[in-house]
Amino acid sequence: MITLYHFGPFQGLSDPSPFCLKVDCYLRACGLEFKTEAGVKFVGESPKHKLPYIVDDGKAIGDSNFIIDYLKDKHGDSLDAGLSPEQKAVSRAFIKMMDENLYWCIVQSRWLGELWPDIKQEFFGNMPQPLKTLVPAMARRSVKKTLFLQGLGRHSEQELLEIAQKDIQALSDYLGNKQYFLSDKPTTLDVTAFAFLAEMIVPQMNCKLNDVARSFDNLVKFTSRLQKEYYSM
Ligand SMILES: N[C@@H](CCC(=O)N[C@@H](CS)C(=O)NCC(=O)O)C(=O)O
Repeated sequence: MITLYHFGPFQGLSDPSPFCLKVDCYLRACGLEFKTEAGVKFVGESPKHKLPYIVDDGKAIGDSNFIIDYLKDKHGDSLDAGLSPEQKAVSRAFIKMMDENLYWCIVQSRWLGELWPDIKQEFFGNMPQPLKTLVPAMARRSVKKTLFLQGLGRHSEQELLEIAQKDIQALSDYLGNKQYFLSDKPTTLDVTAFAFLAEMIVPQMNCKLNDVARSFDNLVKFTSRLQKEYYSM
C-alpha cells in the first residue's frame, strides 16, 4: 500500500502545499489505493527534507514529479500514456511554470504579503506561547531568505502579482472552453493545474493573487469540476 506523507488538511483542501495536493489528486485520478500520514514532523524524515514524499513497498520517494514518474513506472501511466510528444512538451512546460514560478508567487502572498495574518493563525494559532510568537517569526524569516535567494523575492509585490497574472492568463487561454487541458480526460497537467489553482481559489482567504485566479471563469469551473470529481465523498 502506498503511503503519502503530507502536511494535512487546509481550508477545504487536503493540503496547503500545491505539491502535496498534486500527488494526492494524481493518486486519486489514477485510482491507486493509498493511505496518508499528515504532519509537519515528516519534513525531517523525507528523502528531500520537503513534503510530499511517498513510501511504497518500503521505498521512500520524495518530490512530486519524481513520485509521479515512479508511480508511472511501477503502476502504469494511466493518465499520460495517450499523449503525443507535442502534448507532453506542453504539459512539461506548463507544469514547470507552476512548480517553479507560480508557486513562489503563492508563497509570497501567503508568507510575506496580504495573507500572512490568516496563514499565521492557520498554521501556528494553536501553539502555546512563547512558541506561538517565536516559531512563525522564524519560519517567516526563513521563507523570506529562501524567496530572495530563489530570485523572485527581489521583485515588488506588484511585480510578483503581474508575473502570476501572466501565468494564470496562460493557463486560462490554453484551457479555453475545453474540459481538460490536453485531452478529453484528465492528465498530469490537469491534476497539477488543479492543485495550484485550488490553492488560490478554494480557501476562504482573500488577497489580490486569489482575486486574480478567481477572476477567470473557466479556471474556477475547471477547479470545481476536478474537486467534485476527486474529493466529493
Ligand atoms: N520540488 C518539490 C517541492 C516541494 C516543496 O517545496 N515542499 C514545501 C511545501 S510547499 C516544503 O516541504 N517545505 C518545507 C521546508 O522547506 O522546510 C516537489 O515537487 O515536491
